[in-house]
Amino acid sequence: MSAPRMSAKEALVAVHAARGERDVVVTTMSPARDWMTLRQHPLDVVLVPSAMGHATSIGLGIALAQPERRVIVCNGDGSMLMNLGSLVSIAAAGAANLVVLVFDNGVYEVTGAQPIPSPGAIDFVAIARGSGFASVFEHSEIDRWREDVQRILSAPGPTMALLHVEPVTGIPGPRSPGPAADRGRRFTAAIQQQG
Ligand SMILES: Cc1ncc(C[n+]2csc(CCOP(=O)(O)OP(=O)(O)O)c2C)c(N)n1
Repeated sequence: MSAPRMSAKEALVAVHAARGERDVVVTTMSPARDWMTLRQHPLDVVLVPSAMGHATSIGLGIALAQPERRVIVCNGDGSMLMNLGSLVSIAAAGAANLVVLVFDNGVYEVTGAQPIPSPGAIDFVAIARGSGFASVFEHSEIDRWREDVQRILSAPGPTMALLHVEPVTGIPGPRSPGPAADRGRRFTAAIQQQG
């Protein structure tokens, strides 16, 4: 019997509801696609298009530059595999304000659902613990995730939560929400405006 998985969109909606006004949320891949269907926030960083794997590194950079803010990264499992070393960098930097959510759907969803290497066999929880993350969680049931998300986002960081989610097929990948330079300028202005 395969392991239970929750709806990725519903899991993301719970993150959207729990996010604080001062939080930065970095999204990529299918989480970025679904995030863009929800109410937008000036401190959203939508990494589309993107070099695969860099959401955690960009999240780390923002977390170190803005230590008084929480930074939440919504990453794909394939992208996480492509930059596992960033987990060591995050822990080594002591980025206590960084939360990494890994949306484990077992596939490269946005390019057509090709399986990631060794789907189901990679222990992201052990990898995060072994990298030195302060708090590590694993969820596969939407009701429990909804109940726990606020507590998990507020846990001593750096924090990783592995979310087992259903892959979705047959819908297009995320589309760029506009020129990256313009979005970068708007993001910087929003940070400065909040102070
Ligand atoms: C270095 C690199 N290799 C391959 C790609 C092509 N590519 C773009 S998205 C993607 C799949 C992303 O999968 P995952 O991170 O698991 O997110 P999901 O689509 O499942 O949400 C691939 C293979 C890329 N953009 N960059």
